[in-house]
Amino acid sequence: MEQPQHTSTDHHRPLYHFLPVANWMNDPNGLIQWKGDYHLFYQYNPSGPFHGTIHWGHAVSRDLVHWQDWGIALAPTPGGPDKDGCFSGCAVDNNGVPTLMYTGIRPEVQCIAVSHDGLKTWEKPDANPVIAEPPTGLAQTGFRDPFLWREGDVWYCVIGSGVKDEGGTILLYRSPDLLQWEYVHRLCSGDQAETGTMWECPNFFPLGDKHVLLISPIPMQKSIFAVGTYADHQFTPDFFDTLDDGGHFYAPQVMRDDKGRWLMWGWIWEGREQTAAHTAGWNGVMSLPRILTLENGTLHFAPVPELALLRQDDWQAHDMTLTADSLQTLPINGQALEMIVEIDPGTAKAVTLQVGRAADGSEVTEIRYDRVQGRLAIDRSHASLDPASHSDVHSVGLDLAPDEPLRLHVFLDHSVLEVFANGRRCLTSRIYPQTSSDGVALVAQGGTATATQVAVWRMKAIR
Ligand code: DQQ
Repeated sequence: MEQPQHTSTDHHRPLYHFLPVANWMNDPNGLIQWKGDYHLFYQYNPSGPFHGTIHWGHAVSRDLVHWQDWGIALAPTPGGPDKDGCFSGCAVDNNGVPTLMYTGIRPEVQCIAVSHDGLKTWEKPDANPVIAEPPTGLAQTGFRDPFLWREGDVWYCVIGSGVKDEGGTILLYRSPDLLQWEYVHRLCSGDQAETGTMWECPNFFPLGDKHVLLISPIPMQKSIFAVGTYADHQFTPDFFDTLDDGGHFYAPQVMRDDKGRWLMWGWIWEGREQTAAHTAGWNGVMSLPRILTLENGTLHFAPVPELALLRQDDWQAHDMTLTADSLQTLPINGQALEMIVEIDPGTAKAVTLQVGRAADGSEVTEIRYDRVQGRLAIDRSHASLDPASHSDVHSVGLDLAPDEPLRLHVFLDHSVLEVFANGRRCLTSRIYPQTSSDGVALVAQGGTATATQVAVWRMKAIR
């Protein structure tokens, strides 16, 4: 299939993350593997780089790295239950028939679409909407983003919601055929003071000997997860935690692939003024796929190893001494890089990996570990001289065991920065440095540290 090419000259546009050729993209939807291929649908506005007239776009990959753009999968049907937009949802294999379930607006109702030609085109049955209204008797504050699984012959569906003056909640439904739905009860609920007033984009799945719930709570502007126990069709969370603390990762969705891996993608939103995105002609990027595992009772995150397909020129070093307070510039630079950096902090109070660095230091983004406070931060206070770029610091607690080094796995792709730390924390951010700011450096503050391993690769573009 001939692939559309983007015409943007914006150097902030990523090269190896998936995004449509132009316009607005938000949540990942309908993740499914079909005859070996990975299908990634996404919320898409063909009318411009802003949220509106929401369709489903569709991309397909054999290797989780290179994506073919199959164009629009779902469009609002004039006069139909999705006339104002096709909001988020999921995909399942219903006895050999690929089936999407999604929210039509307005009002929010649940719809399905089926494909009989290998996921190329989609038909909306007359039975839509298959769930026409939320359960009665709940002062609910939303009714969207269905996520499905099967138990024996029965389909179960969770729908994101909230109850006025209480907090976010998950509505559980069941069906024999994806057409007739029965409301069961609330799967689990939160306190609005702690986990927001409405829970968008629920995902619910088994992992290890536990179950995991992912939610995107309004108004928290970040996605969170709960690990807990699923029994009698009720979910009891052991605890809630943040999925990604960089401030730019939202509305994730998971799928289980034929290797048995739970893979997660999220929407990475912009970090610059809307006027700048308008000029650029695109807005929103898909994260790299992350493998989720349960370790020591909590979620761990790893980039898929398939990404190594993109590695080209590399620079590697071992046991580099980082002298106190002196900048060690690496002899490799770039704005599309993968980096693995392992640091024994030694006597340093903090250690920093700098990226997007201008030769004179006027622009620099810091990935800084403060070992005194036990916090890892992305500091973009000086990431860009462009006033349209947002500048702030996002951080997360990260305690290292006595002999545990700091292990950073970093993907820089022009304006996208994804950081995995010690397998258990992720920070995703956006930076918009000037074209020439592409240096990489290490610094140890207040003492001497050792970079036990440094590996940096320049990355190929995916199209
Ligand atoms: N995005 C979709 C909704 C969902 C929200 C609309 C989360 O279905 O609740 O584009 O980003």
